[in-house]
Amino acid sequence: MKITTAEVIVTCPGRNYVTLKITTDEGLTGLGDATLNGRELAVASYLRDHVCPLLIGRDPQRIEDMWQYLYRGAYWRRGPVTMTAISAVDVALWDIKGKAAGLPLYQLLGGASREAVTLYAHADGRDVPELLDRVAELVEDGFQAIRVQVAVPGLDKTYGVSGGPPGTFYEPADGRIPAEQRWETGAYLDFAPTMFEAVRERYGFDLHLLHDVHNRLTPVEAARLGRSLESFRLWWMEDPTPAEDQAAFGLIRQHTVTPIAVGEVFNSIWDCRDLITNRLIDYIRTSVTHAGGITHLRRIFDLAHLYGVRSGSHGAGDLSPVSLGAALHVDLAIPNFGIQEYMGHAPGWDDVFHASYWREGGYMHPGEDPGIGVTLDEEAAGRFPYDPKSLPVCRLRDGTMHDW
Ligand code: CS2
Ligand code: MG
Repeated sequence: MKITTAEVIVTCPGRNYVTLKITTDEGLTGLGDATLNGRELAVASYLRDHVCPLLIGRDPQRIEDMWQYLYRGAYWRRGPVTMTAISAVDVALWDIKGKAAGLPLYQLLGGASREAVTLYAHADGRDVPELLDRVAELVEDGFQAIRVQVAVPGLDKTYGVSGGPPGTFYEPADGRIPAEQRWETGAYLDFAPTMFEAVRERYGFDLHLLHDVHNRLTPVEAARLGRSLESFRLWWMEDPTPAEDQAAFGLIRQHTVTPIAVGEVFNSIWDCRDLITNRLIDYIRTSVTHAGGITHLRRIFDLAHLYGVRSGSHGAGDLSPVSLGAALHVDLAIPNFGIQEYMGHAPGWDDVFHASYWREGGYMHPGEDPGIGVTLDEEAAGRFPYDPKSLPVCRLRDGTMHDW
């Protein structure tokens, strides 16, 4: 079998997505998500200009060799753009392999290790009452794990809060030029326990609560937050501090038993090795789209398994339906699955993408279609041109650049 074409499809049905489509001489096609929020065209160019020409004529069955070829052969290895491009090729080849075998991808990954994939949904509010209303809607919809985020009084914008009525889809990349948001750590640290107290008072401890700090704290502030939230028994506190400073998590660990999840910005096993092998985190959030595809993600999860760390893959709306489909197959098969983020996608996604995955309450299943089970309507994709958007930036009140 040989690759005959490799095309990059950039489309914007509700938001921007970049998709790689690989076609073989036997008529099989495979899709891979190559979306990097706010940097979509960088990956599209890396693929179109530097990778796709190398794929033509190669055997799509040689997935591992292709991964090594693109990783080692780049010389300039690792990084979000390179690894998102490699991820897209890898996922597309696994999609082809599933289709060639006539099997849903999870069957090629060892078969199902569980009946379905447990999800966590997002709830946010402009104030605590609104947050509680949104949590109620999600509980009614069958979710048992919910990420909670609420506007911090006195801050004009807070990460994870749409600013609209409960249920408004949260899309942070909202302008060509990055929106400038202000942050005040003290106000956040003082208010966060209030939010959890209200949710626990209303829902007790049957509901798993997650929270995304989104890189905003110093290590000792993160330690303080984790300790202040211990009585609320979170499922996890995510990205408490910028993840590249892996050693900082040792300090956090010394002060709190609130579980920690990190990794959505990681793009290789090297980024997470020390966190995992020193048991500094409880969940690794690497995604199939940004961490080297299925081939590399399985290595990360296998390493994590050795140290009692579970998966908690990133699944925000800026990872495409192709990404979600591939993630569900991996989630279904691995032994140390923890939980899968499920935000859904901006209204309009299904004008272009069609998926065999299905959701029942707080669970999802990738479906039984051969391969990943997600298709892309290229004619429809052409009707939604790329719409340049940037993620916000964050500054402290005095204007100092901070982490968004
Ligand atoms: C967030 C992401 O879902 C999450 O955990 O951290 O939504 C993140 O803000 C976006 O993916 C950035 O594009
Ligand atoms: Mg996050």
